[in-house]
Amino acid sequence: MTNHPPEPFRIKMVEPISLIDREEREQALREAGYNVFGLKSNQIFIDLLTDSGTGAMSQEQWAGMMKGDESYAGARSYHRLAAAIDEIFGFDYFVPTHQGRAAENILCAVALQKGQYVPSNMHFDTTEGNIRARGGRPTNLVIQEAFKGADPHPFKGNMDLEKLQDFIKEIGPKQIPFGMITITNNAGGGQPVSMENLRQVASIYHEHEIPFIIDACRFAENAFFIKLREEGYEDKSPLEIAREIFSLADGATMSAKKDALVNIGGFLALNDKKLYQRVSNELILREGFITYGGLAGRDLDAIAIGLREGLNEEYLMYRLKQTAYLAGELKSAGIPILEPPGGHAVYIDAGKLLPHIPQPKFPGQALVAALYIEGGVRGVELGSVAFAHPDPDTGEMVYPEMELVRLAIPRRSYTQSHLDYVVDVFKKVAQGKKEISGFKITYQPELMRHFTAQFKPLP
Ligand code: PLI
Repeated sequence: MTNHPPEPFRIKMVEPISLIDREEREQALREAGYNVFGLKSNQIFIDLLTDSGTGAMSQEQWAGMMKGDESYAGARSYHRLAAAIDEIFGFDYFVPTHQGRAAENILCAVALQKGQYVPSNMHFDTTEGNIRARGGRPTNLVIQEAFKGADPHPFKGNMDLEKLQDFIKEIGPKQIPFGMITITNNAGGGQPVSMENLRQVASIYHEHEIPFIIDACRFAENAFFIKLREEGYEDKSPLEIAREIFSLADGATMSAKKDALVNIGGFLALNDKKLYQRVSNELILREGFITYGGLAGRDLDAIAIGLREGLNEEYLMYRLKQTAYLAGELKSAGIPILEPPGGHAVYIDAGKLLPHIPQPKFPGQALVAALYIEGGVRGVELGSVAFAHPDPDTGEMVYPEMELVRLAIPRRSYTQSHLDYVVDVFKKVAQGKKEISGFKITYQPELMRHFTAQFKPLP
């Protein structure tokens, strides 16, 4: 295998993209309130906002959609999905949901009470939002290496086991309705969790009778990192590794928009029958009947096929190497990135790149705006805009440890020359970085403000 394996597919259908001129980009960003979520997609050249639901489906997935069974109950599509989930995840029960956050919402609705805590390595923003929306307290207990951008630790998504033990002792297991871990750790750089750490986390939760739920969005990428980096797994297939991961847990929330290679969908899988029954009732109220959960039958077929394709080794090698290629080129250009690169995205340390902009003036947001203006590239801020929040006890603002900007790579969508273009844009932004200034928020909602907040550039 070469260092940069060529794309293991050829292009059968194209979607034109083009770069509007600089003045138009400036106007578009101004009209979007300096929030790139407000841009129209035709105002963007290379869209690295997210890898969620933005990938290209395969010919098998499109063909599978034609077989979609749209029966309200008991559709064949549901049973095909059930077979794939059983093969990979092995939980006793599952319900489809329209995407990952719907699975989180339903889990929190039935299992979480006000004032309770949910530990994880790091919760993603939707998980955090769903826990807070029910009056719960999401708690991040990732290892300290996760916050050291240049530390080469191979599993920076690992949970700090000592912190987890101490936390459970301090809070008491009765106040923890379930414990989580996110694989890979998206909020902390798309970093993997080792099998050894997963085993220990499971054992700690279970010792205290706390159900263990895995946020499984990028489980296939995590499984492949384990194969590449953890002793004893080099000869195992990603499927075998995935099965071992999920055998440790009591359930999983899944956004199929990531490692199931589809544009929409998700599920919540569980072993506890009583919990599943309550989940089913909530699902019927909010999402749809238990055999379709807010999706069309054809969507279920696409997920069933995508789940298996997402575990293909050739695909996973290309996927991780493509991300590593972008990371390597940015690093060579002197851009401070999180190392080693994660699975689905490259994370830039905007706090380090723009040290003249303090956290309350949002250096990550400033970098995202500069990338768009310079070259029509859309990234996303995962720093203080996304994660700073008032402490529920003191009301004081709590800032995240890092001001990150994420360039997420849609699956099977962009070629290496697109990535080379992104690197060129970055080089130009870095050359003029002293001229970049911070932002002030002029509007924000109470929860998950980064999606709709409006900004004003500071002088
Ligand atoms: O976007 P959803 O509702 O299908 O999935 C929510 C979700 C849950 N957990 C994790 C780790 C995620 O990364 C996640 C969604 N991520 C998005 C949208 C992203 O841009 O990374």
